[in-house]
Amino acid sequence: MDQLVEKFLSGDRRALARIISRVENQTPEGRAYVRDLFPHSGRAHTIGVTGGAGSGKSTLTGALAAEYRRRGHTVGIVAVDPSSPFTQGAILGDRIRMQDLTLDPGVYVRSMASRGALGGLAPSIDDVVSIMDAFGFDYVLIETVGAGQDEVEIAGTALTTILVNNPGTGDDIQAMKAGIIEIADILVVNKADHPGADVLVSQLQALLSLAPAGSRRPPILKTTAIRGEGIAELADAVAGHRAGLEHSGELEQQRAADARHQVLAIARAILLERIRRATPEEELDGLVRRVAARELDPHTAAEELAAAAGQ
Ligand SMILES: Nc1nc2c(ncn2[C@@H]2O[C@H](COP(=O)(O)OP(=O)(O)OP(=O)(O)O)[C@@H](O)[C@H]2O)c(=O)[nH]1
Ligand SMILES: [Mg+2]
Repeated sequence: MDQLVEKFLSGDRRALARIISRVENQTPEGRAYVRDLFPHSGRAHTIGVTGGAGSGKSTLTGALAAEYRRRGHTVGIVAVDPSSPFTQGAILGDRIRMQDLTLDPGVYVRSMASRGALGGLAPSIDDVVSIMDAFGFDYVLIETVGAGQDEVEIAGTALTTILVNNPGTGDDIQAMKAGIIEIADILVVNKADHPGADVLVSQLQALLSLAPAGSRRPPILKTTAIRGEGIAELADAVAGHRAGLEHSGELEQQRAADARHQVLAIARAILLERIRRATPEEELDGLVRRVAARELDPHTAAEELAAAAGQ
């Protein structure tokens, strides 16, 4: 066995960090690590924390991690594209508590860029989550800034997706109407210390009541993440979500759907990469110019690209 893998499996965090770097860079070596370690994954409860910029995702993620530590669990955190990076201590808005977390051997925090070398979001984040899972963390928390598509993709990676909203912004209700609410397993109204939290809860309830009969109604929770308020209830709601999936038999279905999503995302990235490699940049430019000039339709152009790559 590779020495690094051996160290990884014995719980060496430096081996974890080195393997994640290779996986993140999507090198053939990185893929080999995913292949070897994947059979060790599948035990962690993966939780996506998504929502608008500045809504308190990092603070909430940190507070939730601290709650899991109090309950005796270990936690891996993947922060995707954080504009207020965990590495600079913004995880809790409160540097002292952040230090507690980073010094804690039961917590591992990793920041990463959302776009991998192949230009796709999913493959590399899914892989990093699998690696953390294989390392043996009980929970893997994934923070992503919500911009529509990324939220949908994270919902395919995480077993439980938490959507973070804030009172008084008005953006949230719009986002809900745009369908993002459908990916949420739990709705959180964070910054509940600000005015308007109860109004937002009512608005969200009203919105949920419009959903067709029989559809899922995600619970709505109020949190004040900077003070750790509502966090224990959130951890309970997360556990409740998983228990619900287990009781209804949906857990297996969701795992199958997530695996399907993951395989197709990687296949798409591989095909796109092959096409890009088979097409000289000037040729692509030429095709694109003809489409822009309305001399060629985009379908025919794309077919030409795919044919040139032998697909
Ligand atoms: N008043 C109040 N402020 C909060 C609360 N939670 C977070 N904040 C503050 O909101 C700001 C943004 O918090 P972050 O946790 O960095 O938010 P984020 O969603 O991770 O931000 P990005 O990753 O930059 O999108 C910080 O100044 C936090 O201290 C809360 O419950 N109440
Ligand atoms: Mg953040």
